[in-house]
Amino acid sequence: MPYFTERARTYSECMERIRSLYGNDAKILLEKPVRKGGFLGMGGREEVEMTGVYGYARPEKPPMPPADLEAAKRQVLAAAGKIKPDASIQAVLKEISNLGGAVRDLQEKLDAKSAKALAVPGGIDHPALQRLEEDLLLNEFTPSFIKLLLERARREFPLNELDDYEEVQKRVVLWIGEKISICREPEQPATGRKKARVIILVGPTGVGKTSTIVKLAALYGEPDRSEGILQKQVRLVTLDCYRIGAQYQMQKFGEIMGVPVNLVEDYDGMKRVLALYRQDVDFVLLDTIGLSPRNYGELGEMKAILDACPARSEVHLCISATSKPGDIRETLKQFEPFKYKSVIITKLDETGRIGNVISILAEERKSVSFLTTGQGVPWDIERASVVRLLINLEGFTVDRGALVDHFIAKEATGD
Ligand SMILES: Nc1nc2c(ncn2[C@@H]2O[C@H](COP(=O)(O)OP(=O)(O)OP(=O)(O)O)[C@@H](O)[C@H]2O)c(=O)[nH]1
Ligand SMILES: [Mg+2]
Repeated sequence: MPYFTERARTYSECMERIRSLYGNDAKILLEKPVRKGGFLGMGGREEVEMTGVYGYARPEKPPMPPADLEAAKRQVLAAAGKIKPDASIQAVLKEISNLGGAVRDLQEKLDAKSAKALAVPGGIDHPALQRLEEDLLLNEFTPSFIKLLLERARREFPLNELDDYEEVQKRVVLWIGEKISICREPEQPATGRKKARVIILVGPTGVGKTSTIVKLAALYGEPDRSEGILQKQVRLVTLDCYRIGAQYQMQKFGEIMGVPVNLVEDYDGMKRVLALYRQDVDFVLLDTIGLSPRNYGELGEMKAILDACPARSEVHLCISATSKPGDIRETLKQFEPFKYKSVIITKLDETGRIGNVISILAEERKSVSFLTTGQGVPWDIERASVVRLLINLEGFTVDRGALVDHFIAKEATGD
């Protein structure tokens, strides 16, 4: 894309010159005051210098305003209609400022989301950055996460590099990957008597806790290839004792995999089961009751039972990839008392747009341990990996080889 740099004595002279030379579509990317003439910084006169691009085609479709913006617009127009024909602009503005609720709320939303979060200093962005923003929005990254990426892009890409969008987006995908934190398996003592690893899954209703705990039983149990028998000693424990269907579901899975299942109802029951499994067991995998993050009472009761588990227990919070950003934030916060060490992203197969999960986990500094990718029990589970999360970003051309080179070493060392 061709660039220009022009100078004139005033802002309007400079704009006029640019319009006459490069047309009305010319975009100003940078403007700064410069001093012309003089000697050793003295004398001379101030001029304005503008750098920009021309021959840039406007995006074909302006983004559709959200439905509530339309409603607000109608309200504004209705208010304006009530004003006498000779009313001054100030009177119209006063009337609008009295509109109250809807418009103010909308303004706040716009400020918080797109307008304020994505605003460009100077008001105009390079076409490559506009496209980048569109691609990030398509993947449902949060406005604050997009803002950080765009700011970094403005800082780090010189103008000439912005012309190569392919390269720009490849670098940005790496930046996104750097924000993803992967939770490593804890080091196990090489010698001495090994204690059973206690792994607990918590999370909201229906996210896939029970399916995932069974998938983990197979993964950690290391099934023997020829006979399908688990080589490690695994035990399943469930707190979901009240729903008949839930007990049946767990017992069926246990039967199929040859893993004993225990039902636990209270703190003492949990202590007894753990004492029983203190020796000769490699893994105790604990499924919990699905609770709404707003059900404070039951969350507290469940926490009281889980307090019987040893401090070294590894708690994972299950979050569905299809959840809305607000729900993800609330879940991360409300399950905080369970001291989860990482997050399992479930139902990754149900959506390609996981920008919201990536953004929020990065913002809240939470790491990811596993990904579940379907209803197939026990196969549809993978250890979390940055490459796996980046590979399906929509609208981005992802170079898998480069991602593997960049992130595999990092993942192997757990940096
Ligand atoms: N598509 C898809 N479906 C999944 C996945 N994991 C679980 N499910 C489905 O989600 C539904 C709920 O799964 P469960 O494992 O019972 O979820 P839960 O969190 O234990 O549910 P509650 O105990 O009721 O809170 C079932 O239909 C599962 O087959 C996944 O990775 N992808
Ligand atoms: Mg369940």
